[in-house]
Amino acid sequence: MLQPNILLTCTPGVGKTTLGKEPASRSGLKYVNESDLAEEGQLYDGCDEDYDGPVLDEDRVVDEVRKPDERRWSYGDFHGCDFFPEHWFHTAFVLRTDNGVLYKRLETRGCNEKKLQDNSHCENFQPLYEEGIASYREEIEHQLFRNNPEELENNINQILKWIEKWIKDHSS
Ligand code: DAT
Repeated sequence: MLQPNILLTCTPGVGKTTLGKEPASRSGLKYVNESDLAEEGQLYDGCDEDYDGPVLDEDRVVDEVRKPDERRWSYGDFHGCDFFPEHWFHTAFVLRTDNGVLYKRLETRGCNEKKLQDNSHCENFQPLYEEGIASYREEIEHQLFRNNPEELENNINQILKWIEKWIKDHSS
């Protein structure tokens, strides 16, 4: 069965891991989380002192997800997407949330001040969406979701509906 490659993305802390796992387990698509993948293969390229954390080695991430013999994943959550090959994704779902909500979540996670400020800025001005998805892959479908407790089930259902339709349209 053909499967779509789906990207779920947002500013860290907005909620892609929480939202992402559910449609994957309900649809049977193989799901990969950026942090888990990087951790598993130690796909890092040094450490960022300002952020107090490792730097993702984007080339090795791409190599990993494109391994020729096994389809490493078809549904993944990643903070960025511009390092993936041009035609990799069939769709992208972008999550947004209120800045105040995000700030509190990141504070709870124990993020340092720079990370708090930068991620809040990122959510406010949405460079990830505007520079990433919208301009980088204009031709793929993309949808913007609000991520809050009320919308969670609705978001899951919309993703499931998209998967179901894609598979139906691509099976002969
Ligand atoms: P991300 O993977 O984007 O870094 P996450 O899924 O780990 O984010 O979620 C960050 C925190 O926010 C976590 O404590 C769970 C909470 N959260 C996620 N989605 C939510 C939602 N729809 N409603 C309320 N809280 C949510």
